[in-house]
Amino acid sequence: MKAIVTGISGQDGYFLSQLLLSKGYEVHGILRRNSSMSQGTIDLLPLDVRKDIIIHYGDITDENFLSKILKEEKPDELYHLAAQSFVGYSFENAQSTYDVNIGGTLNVCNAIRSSSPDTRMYFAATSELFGKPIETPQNEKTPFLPRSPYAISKLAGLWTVRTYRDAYKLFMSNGILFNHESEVRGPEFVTRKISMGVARLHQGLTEPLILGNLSAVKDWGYAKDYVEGMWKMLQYDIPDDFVMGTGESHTVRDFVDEAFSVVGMNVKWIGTGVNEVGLSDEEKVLVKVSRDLYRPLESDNYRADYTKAREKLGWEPRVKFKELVRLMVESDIKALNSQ
Ligand code: NAP
Ligand code: F7E
Repeated sequence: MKAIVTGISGQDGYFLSQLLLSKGYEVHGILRRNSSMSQGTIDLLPLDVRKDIIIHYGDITDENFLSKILKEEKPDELYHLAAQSFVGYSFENAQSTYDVNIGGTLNVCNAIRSSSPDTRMYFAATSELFGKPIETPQNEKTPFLPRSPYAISKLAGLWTVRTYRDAYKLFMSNGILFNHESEVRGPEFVTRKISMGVARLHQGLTEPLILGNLSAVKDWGYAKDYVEGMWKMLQYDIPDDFVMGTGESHTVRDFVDEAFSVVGMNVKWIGTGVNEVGLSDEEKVLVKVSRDLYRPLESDNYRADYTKAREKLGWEPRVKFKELVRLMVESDIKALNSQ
C-alpha cells in the first residue's frame, strides 16, 4: 500500500507517518521548502523511521505540483493534513488562511479527481466547525456555526469534500476531530505552552506563564489515538464523516491545575477575567492573564459524542485528560534536563 501525507511535518504527520510505516505502507510526504531546510516534526523522528519517508517538496497552493504527484504516484490513500491550523492567527491573517485551507483543499480534490480517482482521501476537518455549539455533546448531526476564519475555511473544505464525493463518486472522508495534543504539539498551542511553562517553572525559572481565556472549555485527547482513527476511516466500506474526541470537557484552567499537579505543585486562583492570577502555596505568581491573548470570538463548550466512530469503526481514544497532561509535562521536563 502507498500513502501520501500532506502536512507531514506537523504534529499529526509525526504520528501518522509512524503508524503507516508500522503497517508496511510506502509513505510519501509533502513538505514546504524553507530556507533553513528544517523539516518540522520529521526532524524529531528516529533516524531509522525518517529514512523510510519519501519527501516531495511543494506547496498545496500549487495545483500543478499536486496533479503531477498524484499522476506519478497514484497512491492508495491520501491524508490531507496540511493547513494553516492556528485559530488565533486566522483572525489576523484570514486571507492566507483561506488561500491555504480552502484553495489547498480544492487543489487536492481536483488533483485526485483528474489524476488518481481511485485514491481514498482523508480530510482534516475540525470541532471548530461547531463554533459555540447549540447542543452538548456534539456529533455528526450538530449544526455547524463557525466563529473564526480558520473554522470557515475548514467548513469550505468539508463541503468541497462532500460535494466531490457525491458528484464524482470519489472515496473522500471528513474527520471532525476535536483538539488532540502531544509531546510534539506546536509550542504556540495552549496545551504545549502550559506543559513547557510548567517544566520551566519546575526547573526553577521564575517567569510566570501568561495565558488568555482560562475558562475556555475544550475536549482534549492524544494525537496518537486520532491518527489511528484517520486510518480506520479510509479502511471503512464507504466514505463518510466521523466525529472523534474523548467525550470529556475541561477548561484551560483545569489543564494548568493538572500540569502543576504533575510536578507536585498546587495553584490557588484569585481574581477574575484579565485580573485572574494563579499563585503557588508560597504566594509566587505562577500564571497571569493577558487581554492580548484573548480572541475576538471564542469557540468552546466542546464535548465529543463519538458513538458513530466507536460503532462503525471500532475507534476509541485510549489516553484521557490526566494521562495526556502527564505525558506532555514529563516529556518537556525530560527535554529541559537533557539540554
Ligand atoms: P500542524 O502541526 O499545524 O501541521 C500543519 C502542517 O501543514 C505543517 O506540516 C505545515 O507545514 C503544513 N502546511 C501549512 N501550509 C502548507 C502549505 N501551503 N503547503 C504545504 N504544507 C503546508 O497541524 P496538526 O495539529 O498536525 O493538524 C493536522 C491537520 O488537522 C490540520 O489540517 C489541522 O487544521 C487539523 N486539525 C487539527 C486538530 C488538532 O487538535 N491538532 C484538530 C482538528 C483538526 P510547515 O511546517 O511548513 O508550516
Ligand atoms: O487554543 C485558549 C484559546 O490555540 C485552545 C487547533 O489544532 O484545535 C486547535 O485549535 C483554547 C482556546 O487550540 C491561550 O482561547 C487561552 O479556547 O491551543 P489552542 P484551538 O484554538 O482549540 C482545533 C480543534 C483545531 O482544529 C485547530 O487546528 O485555549 N487559550 N490562553 C489560549 N490559546 C493559546 N493558543 N494560547 C494562550 O495563551
